[in-house]
Amino acid sequence: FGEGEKAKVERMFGLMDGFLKNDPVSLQKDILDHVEYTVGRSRFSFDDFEAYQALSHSVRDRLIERWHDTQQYFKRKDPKRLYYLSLEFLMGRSLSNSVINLGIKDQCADALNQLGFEFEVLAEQEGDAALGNGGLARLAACQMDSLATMDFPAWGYGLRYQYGLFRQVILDGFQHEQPDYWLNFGNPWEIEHLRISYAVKFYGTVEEKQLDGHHCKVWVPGETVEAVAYDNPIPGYGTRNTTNLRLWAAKPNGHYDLESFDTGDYINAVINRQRAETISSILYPDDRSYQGKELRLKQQYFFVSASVQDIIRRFKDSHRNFDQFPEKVALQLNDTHPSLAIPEVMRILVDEELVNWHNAWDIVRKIFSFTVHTVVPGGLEKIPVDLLSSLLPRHLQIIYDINFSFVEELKKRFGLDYDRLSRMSIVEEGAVKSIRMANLSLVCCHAIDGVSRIHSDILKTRVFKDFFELWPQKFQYKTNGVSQRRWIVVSNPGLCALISKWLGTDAWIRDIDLIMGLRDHVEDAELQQQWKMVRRVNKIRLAEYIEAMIGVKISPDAMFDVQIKRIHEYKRQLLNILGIIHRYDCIKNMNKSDRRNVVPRVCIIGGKAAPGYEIAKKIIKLCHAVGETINNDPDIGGLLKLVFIPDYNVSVAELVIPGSDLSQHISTAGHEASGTGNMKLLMNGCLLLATVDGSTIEIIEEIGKENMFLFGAKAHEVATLRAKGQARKVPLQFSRVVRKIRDGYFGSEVYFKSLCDSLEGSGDFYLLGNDFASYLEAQAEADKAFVDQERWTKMSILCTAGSGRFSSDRTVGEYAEKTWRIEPCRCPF
Ligand code: GPW
Repeated sequence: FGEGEKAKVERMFGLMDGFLKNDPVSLQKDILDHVEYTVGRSRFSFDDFEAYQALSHSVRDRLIERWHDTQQYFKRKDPKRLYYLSLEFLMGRSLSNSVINLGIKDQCADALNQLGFEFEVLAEQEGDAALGNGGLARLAACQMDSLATMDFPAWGYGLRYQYGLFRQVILDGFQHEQPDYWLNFGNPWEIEHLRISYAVKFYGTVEEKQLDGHHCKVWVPGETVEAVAYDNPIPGYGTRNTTNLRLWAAKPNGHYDLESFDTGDYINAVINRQRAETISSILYPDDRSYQGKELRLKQQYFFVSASVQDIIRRFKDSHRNFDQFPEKVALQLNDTHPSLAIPEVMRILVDEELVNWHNAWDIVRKIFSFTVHTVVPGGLEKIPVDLLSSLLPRHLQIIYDINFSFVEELKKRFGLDYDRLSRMSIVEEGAVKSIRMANLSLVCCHAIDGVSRIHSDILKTRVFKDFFELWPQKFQYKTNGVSQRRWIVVSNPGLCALISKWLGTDAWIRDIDLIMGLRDHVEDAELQQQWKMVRRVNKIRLAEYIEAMIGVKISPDAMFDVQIKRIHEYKRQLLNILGIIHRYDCIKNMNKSDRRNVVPRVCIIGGKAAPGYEIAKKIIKLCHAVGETINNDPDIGGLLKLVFIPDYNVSVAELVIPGSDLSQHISTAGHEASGTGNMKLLMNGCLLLATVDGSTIEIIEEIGKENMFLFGAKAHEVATLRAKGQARKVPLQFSRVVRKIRDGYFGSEVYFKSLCDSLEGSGDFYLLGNDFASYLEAQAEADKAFVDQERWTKMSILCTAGSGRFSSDRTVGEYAEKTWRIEPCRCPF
């Protein structure tokens, strides 16, 4: 800035003590104004939902102020920025999170009380923003929260789906999917920017042209769609910084092709254009399986192209050429879903900005990094070449060119090792020629991160072994983390207050390492007592919810044993259910006096199955069938219950997690890349019953195996066990339990046959039979520990105390330092 310019900016900021005030009286006035002028209701008569809307708009106004200040400050300072590209973000609700991060929750509650409303009741009015499937998407949300709180100059980019993840409705024990039209009631948390939009091209041909003496490739598209920006402010906690999650919606492009209207079919021409909107209409509900669908590919390119155009435009606002691009921009790819950003940056730089190929390639290799979230090679995306060549002809050329140089480099390094070359090539030859998106990312990114230590080891030694040999320095890992703001402060206020009280400070909310201090008080009977009380209140709240939702009465004295996550064979919800059947059997066979020693349990399972995933759907039905039998058996009474919580999502998680005693993370070892649910439960003082897999391995290091219940085959044993096939020893109890299902004890014997088949004979790929005995032992250990409530409470405190390493603040800090090389940029106002 020149001197005059500087004076102007300062004058502007000087005028800014017109900021909205946060005292209850000012808030009340704002809320009433929004009731009247935004919601359009009388300020003398409005209901809970209208009050929620008005309150949200008042909070939104405050977010916008901070958002502007932050963006203006970033612009002035021009720090290196991080752009986090993800096809999925599971933000959940925003109201509580916003008022807490803004530090105005109490004032809001006061303001509402005087108007005759209750904050907690209004917060329940909000629906979830469920623009994602599971762990990968919620991870993105937690990382956005950490980025903002830690003052990093970072933006998220994604898609504004009109329909988020389907609503799960259970009828007669079967899952049914219903559309989640979450925008039906408006969304006060986004700011629509109709004038921030970019044209995104599809189809067509590539032509060669001379332009300003340059030989150029010009892509002549067959279809153009407009991407419109919707900004979702992300407030940091304990800072004025408020960053942005920019989501793109598809709209028909404003440039009219007269010919299509000249044919006289005006109505159809308009209708056809309107179809553009389908690109951002729906989230694909199958996590980790890419089926070569054209719409999915369109979605990926649509959001990536708009984001890259936006990033380049912002850079050009304050830079004359691209020399400094790598010092100012880092792009993070959340799995390979956004990896078309790589050829898109190449295309824009080379074809539109006329940067020569070598310089453009140099830039690309410095700015991109990506995170892998799976270990299963089958989970890696491949795009059929036919599809790509029709949809994005220019990108296919670019990918071929990148691959050509890469293969040349490989030949120089390894000679004509054709096996290796064909394994590593970005292009897969075969029945269906396709592009391997992971290989493209591996070649073009400077860093490839796994999501836990064991995951990274598996990537290096198995999945990407060849690439590790070529570029060992590219391979890193950053163990996942979750935000303590969302998962303790927002969702467990009782525990939050207790932690602050005993630590003598609430600084742990920004500086999670302090939470370790709880260890100093673990022997204190007073803390133990208060800890138990807080947890009990949470259990009562959960019990009330369960009774209201599914009509099953449960006692807060029982152990609440939960497994909440997407339904997948490798996550082994089936192992849990088989264990419950076994427990039921045991109780039935006991005499009265033995029954007195049984620890009462409430088993809670929740999660969605991908609509086309037959086995997962059968597991849901089995859970209901078994629950039906057990819950209605008067002989069992309160000793055992099995409930399935329908429509598991972020806000249901916020209710279940604080009220859980024991949580199961029981994937077949070597299959869960990380897992993040375990971290959320750990933070909330819930004990874990787990296999030695994913991030659990690192949790063991923090809290000690004496504070957990571990079981099952280790990752390095799995291959050998599988190879043994039918020679594997399977305990008698296992066969007995499977037989019960086969014999129709829970009904639907024909329907469950394939489930049983998957567990017996040469099946049982996920080794349920093998792990069953040690699973039951771990469960018995948990029972034993629960009987001694003092011991249990101490373990619970130690779980929370040892959870610090699993904050997304730590994860994001590592990425910032090692991968993105960005620095905090804190807005001073
Ligand atoms: F297949 N994860 C997910 F790797 O939730 F892409 N959806 C997905 O599509 C994939 C992974 C993908 C999960 C992992 O299963 C989980 O282990 C991990 O904690 C989480 O991503 C975040 O890294």
